[in-house]
Amino acid sequence: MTSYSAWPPARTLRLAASLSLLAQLFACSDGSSPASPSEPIEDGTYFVRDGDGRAVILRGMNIMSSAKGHPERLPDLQAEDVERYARLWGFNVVRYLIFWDAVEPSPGEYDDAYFDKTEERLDWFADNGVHVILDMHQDVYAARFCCDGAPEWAIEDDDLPFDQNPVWSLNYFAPAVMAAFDNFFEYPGEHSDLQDHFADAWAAVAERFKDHPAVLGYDILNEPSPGSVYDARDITVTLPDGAAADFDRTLFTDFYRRMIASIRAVDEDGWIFYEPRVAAPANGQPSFILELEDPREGEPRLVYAPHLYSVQFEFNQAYDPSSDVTLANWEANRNVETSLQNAPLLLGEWGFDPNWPNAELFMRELLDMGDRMMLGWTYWSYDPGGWGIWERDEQGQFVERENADQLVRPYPQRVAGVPRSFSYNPDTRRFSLAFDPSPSATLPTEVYVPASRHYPDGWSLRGCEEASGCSWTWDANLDILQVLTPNQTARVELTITPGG
Ligand code: 9MR
Repeated sequence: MTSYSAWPPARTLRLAASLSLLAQLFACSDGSSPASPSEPIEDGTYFVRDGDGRAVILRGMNIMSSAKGHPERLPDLQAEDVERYARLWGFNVVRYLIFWDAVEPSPGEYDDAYFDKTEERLDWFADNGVHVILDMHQDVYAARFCCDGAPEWAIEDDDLPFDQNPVWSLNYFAPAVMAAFDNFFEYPGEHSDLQDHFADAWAAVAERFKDHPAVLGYDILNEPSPGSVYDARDITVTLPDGAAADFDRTLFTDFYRRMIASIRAVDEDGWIFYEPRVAAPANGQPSFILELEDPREGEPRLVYAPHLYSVQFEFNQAYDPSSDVTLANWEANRNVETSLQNAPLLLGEWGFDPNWPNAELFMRELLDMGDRMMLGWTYWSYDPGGWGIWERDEQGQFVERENADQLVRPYPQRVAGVPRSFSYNPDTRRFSLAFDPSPSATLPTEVYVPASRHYPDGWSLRGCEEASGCSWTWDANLDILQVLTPNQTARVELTITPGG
């Protein structure tokens, strides 16, 4: 274990200077909306793109579970945590948890104090060049039912019984919780006001934060449950003509269309992230959400943001690669769904206890898959201990855990063109990236290379030859390799290997 208890904030200024670029990256110099299409490539892969048209690969964590039980719904986080997050781990995005019960404690009244405190934290991310996805989090509908999410006044449970199950996620099957979701999703219905309020709450959040330099976009609703049609059997096999599939195609798709319209009415430019229903798709099963369209002018900015949790792995607390098909199913189904949706993919949550047998193998296979699919991800979660990559020592100081070395690895943060593939082999420490450069790109391709962590004896770069017009610079403070490929049309194939 490595101790970083005395992590110096000395680089804050440099970071802030080089990464105050962040604000500009998603805006044009004239302040108009950037021409940043999530432009397709022939094989149907889409990317979030920045204001210079570069493909952005988002990697980071969820911050944080501790906010759920906090009286003000705030994460146990300080400015120096955010600096370390960006610097020590090279993360460029955070999925930041917000809660409907904090946003709208009474019907139609939004809590400015909560918005102010949220903004203070968003500033820390902006100062460190970290993009923020605001995630309207819920678990089991609301705090009343064990967890977090909706305000008390927005619970319509038809007075059905609720007996708390000690396994939090099994509370989704309680009659009262099922009714609460049914009443939320039924639209038009007796309780249509719930969704209307939720749509207005999103509009209020977007209105307040759309111009914040850190805010990349909005994750509409965490792990939505299909209510009374939530069937545990779907977790292993979801039938395309079953009740969950029907929910996806009707009430759920309509819900997303309504929320997208509400956000777009106030923010034309933020990226909107949407998730499949809870559990089954995260376990690799299909989702049946119909194609969603972005009403904004120009290229769509919708991102499909499913989670990945192997129920088998969690249930057995051990990964059995010979029988656990979660990863293979997940990859196959997500490929089908993203080509239907024509949307980039972000794996919004994944995580597990590093002490479970074969956890390291599962993580390796998942990370390889993530690179193969060229997707962004946000690990669950930034909280200390448990599934996290750090903990507190007896003095309460930050101590990194061993799994950090696996999670933190080279990846292309921005690609000035169309990424074709990238991969990293933790055994040989060979990283490779292939892309077709964009002739109009003015800013460099940027690769995060955790030099001291993975290349203590230095590294060398191949594939960037002066003769072909390629040049590169290394920012040792940020661990960022910048590669410029002006006027280059041939495919660029970069490799990084250990040794100077
Ligand atoms: O890891 C979280 C656990 O400690 C909480 O008890 C639980 C209920 O609040 O939530 C867990 O986090 C979940 C997240 O909120 C939603 N996706 C799955 C996460 C891991 O189970």
